[in-house]
Amino acid sequence: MRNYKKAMGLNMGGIAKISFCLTVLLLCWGPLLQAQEEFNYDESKVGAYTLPAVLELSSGRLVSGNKDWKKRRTEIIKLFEDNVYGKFPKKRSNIHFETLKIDRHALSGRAISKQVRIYFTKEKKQPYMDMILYLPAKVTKPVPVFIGLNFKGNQSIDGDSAIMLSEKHPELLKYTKAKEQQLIRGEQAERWEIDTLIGRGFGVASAYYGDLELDYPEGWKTGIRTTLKETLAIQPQEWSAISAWAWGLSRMMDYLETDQQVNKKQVIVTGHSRLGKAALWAGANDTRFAAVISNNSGEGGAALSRRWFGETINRINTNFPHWFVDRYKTYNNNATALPVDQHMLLALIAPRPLYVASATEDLWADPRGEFLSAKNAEPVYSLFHKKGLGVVDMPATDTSVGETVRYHIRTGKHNILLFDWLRYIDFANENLIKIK
Ligand code: GTR
Repeated sequence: MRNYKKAMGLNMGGIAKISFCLTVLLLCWGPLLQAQEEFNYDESKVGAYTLPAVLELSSGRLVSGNKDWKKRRTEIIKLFEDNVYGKFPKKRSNIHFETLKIDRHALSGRAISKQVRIYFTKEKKQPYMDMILYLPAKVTKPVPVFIGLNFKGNQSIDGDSAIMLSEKHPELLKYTKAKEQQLIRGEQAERWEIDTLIGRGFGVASAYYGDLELDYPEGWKTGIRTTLKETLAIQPQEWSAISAWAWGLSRMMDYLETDQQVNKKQVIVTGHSRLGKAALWAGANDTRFAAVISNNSGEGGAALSRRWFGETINRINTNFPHWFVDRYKTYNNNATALPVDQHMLLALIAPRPLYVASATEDLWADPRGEFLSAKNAEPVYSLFHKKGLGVVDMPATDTSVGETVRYHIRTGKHNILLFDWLRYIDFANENLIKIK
């Protein structure tokens, strides 16, 4: 033993020195490493960060006009595909539609509802998604439409008993008795405000995100990433759940383009939380969406990843490994290595109107990070002579700021409520309807 220690150049004093050094190292690095892994709710701990330049081409040249931006835009899309969301298939598959139900006296006669099955292959069988579309009953010309995916099946967005029950929602499938199933109608009606939207002249289209891919790590095995892999010529791991949901939003748009009662130039894609992330990615890829709304979309959505506040890349990848591509996991605790940050996703919406909304109690989504992300997308809007937020600091609670890029932070929890919808209606009216 003695010889061994000697050979290793160690004696008791040496061992003590080494363990002292190790302890010091651990004391210094331990909290730092741990700190990066944990989430942070303390503004004073956020620290400095530098965002990747949205207006600098990979060649190092600065974007000087619209033509250059087109090039940079393509580069940014590719960076998000490779590092964050995976591909957004360009192929539409053999999509076709079947109107299953039309109710001309929906919502006590105030609306018309249409339930349309969107088939993704030539056959009239799975995989498909079911969409519900409400339109104001008394319209003489095509109307603007808000579209967004829902969390719990179409029957959850309103108590309307004409809505077909979701065929896919796992919770719903547990209820076998008709009476039980009726009870869960309108479960998330407070998030949709269909009556208000209809009353203000807008249509609303929604579909269940689980029709595309169920939201759990193995969901891709039964979702469109598997069932459409031949049709779309893409392997399941080349895209992600968020990309699959976003792609579904575009397929809803395909239908809306065919509906004479819809103004296809005024379709606004919206989404809350994880579905806000999907709405942003859909809006970035599909410029048919005339405006994009991110409601409390947070990490991997509107919020800056480099800002260490609220949810982190590590946390989101750990809890939801299926939302992003595998490469995104290489940025766990290393956001600075990411070649993009989320202000670049928001910039991809330009010059179209963009609304980012937060809530005061939704610290997990990092409201300030969402605001700053919108702020840092402004230079791209300026290229198009569009006005952004027009302020440097976050606005007072419950007050919206900005023109083509708009922001508010609502009092309350992580949710989408009447307050938010009323702001979105004003935003759409000011940016899309009245101003041509
Ligand atoms: C949370 C997740 C967030 C957000 C949210 C939601 O658990 O950490 O990124 O997407 O879920 O979708 O409700």
